[in-house]
Amino acid sequence: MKIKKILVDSLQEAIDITKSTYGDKATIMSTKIVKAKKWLFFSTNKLEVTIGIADSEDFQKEFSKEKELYSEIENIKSTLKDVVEVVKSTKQEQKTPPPITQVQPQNNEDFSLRAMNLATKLINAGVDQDIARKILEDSCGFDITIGRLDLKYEDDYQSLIEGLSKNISLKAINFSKNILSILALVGPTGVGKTTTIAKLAYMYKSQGFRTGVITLDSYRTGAVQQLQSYVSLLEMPLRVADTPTRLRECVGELSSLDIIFIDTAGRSQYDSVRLKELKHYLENVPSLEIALTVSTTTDERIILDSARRFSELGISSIIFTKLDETLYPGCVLNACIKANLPVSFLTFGQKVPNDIELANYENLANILLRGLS
Ligand SMILES: Nc1nc2c(ncn2[C@@H]2O[C@H](COP(=O)(O)OP(=O)(O)OP(=O)(O)O)[C@@H](O)[C@H]2O)c(=O)[nH]1
Ligand SMILES: [Mg+2]
Repeated sequence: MKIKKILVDSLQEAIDITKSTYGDKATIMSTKIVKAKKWLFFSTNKLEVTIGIADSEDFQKEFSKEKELYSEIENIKSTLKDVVEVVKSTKQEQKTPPPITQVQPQNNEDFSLRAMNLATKLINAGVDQDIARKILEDSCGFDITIGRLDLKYEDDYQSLIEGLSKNISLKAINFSKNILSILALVGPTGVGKTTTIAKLAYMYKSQGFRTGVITLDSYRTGAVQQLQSYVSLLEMPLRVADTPTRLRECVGELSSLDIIFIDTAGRSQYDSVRLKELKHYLENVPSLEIALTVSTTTDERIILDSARRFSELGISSIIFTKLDETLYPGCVLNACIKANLPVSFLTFGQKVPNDIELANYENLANILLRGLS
């Protein structure tokens, strides 16, 4: 680069001279005010301007540098454009959150803390882990703000009801007035069949149904007297049938009623001879529903064995008793799901007639969450 100095009267003059003499190759590098020569007695101020003039090599170098810079800027611009496009499309996707059912949790990290607390309660109540997980999934929805499955409602109770309703079948035994219905309770010994029959007989009688009871348990000492004591209080007919033929006769005698409850002698689920005998009693009874009665204080494997063995009688629901005595009501859910049977009634104590309820999702949720009261 060559350096030139010029004396001018103003900066504008310096620019004009630089441009006209050297074109684009020159730039003004600095300026300073200097005293010019005296003319007669007067001295004048001038502007000394330093000009840098690039030789052609320098110019080429500068030019190619500038070109590189420009192409780099163009690259940055197009990258920025791509980034802006990506940001725009992500924003659009976020406007439509994924539907709740699409989310399939693979591990516990997919659930919120309060959902995990509910799972813990279910497992502590004896619900099998995989069943608890399934119920939990159905009690939850995907919360996009926390990116996890969270309970659908504010409280455990409402959310659990939702989960139960998707997994557990209820058997609403619909009795009609003026149409005879017959309900027989079968099951292992001592589970509460006779007590439950007394509770049911009272429950439906107080709703205006005409009810009666037949017992097949004629050989256990005191069995008939036990039932007699309840039935006489309720002022309803009681018959004792000691043979299949006598059972059919008794049904005929009580056929003008709305509901007949049949109490059976407790049978071990492993006593196939006695089970066959019971089957023989019940097989030709018209309009018959059979409910397996099991105690929730029994080992769950025994409950499932009972469901399997008694299934040859044609059971259509399970009654769970003694829920007041168990810390693990989760067996109700496990048994219903594994035996693929609906639950019809739940009993909570020895008191006749009070301690019985038709099973529903509300009382099931209560039992599972509150435990023993
Ligand atoms: N804690 C509690 N005890 C119950 C319940 N239901 C029945 N029991 C008691 O269980 C015992 C047996 O009841 P039963 O009704 O005689 O049982 P069962 O199935 O008829 O017995 P078997 O006829 O001998 O097979 C009695 O002491 C009842 O009071 C219940 O829901 N909770
Ligand atoms: Mg009995």
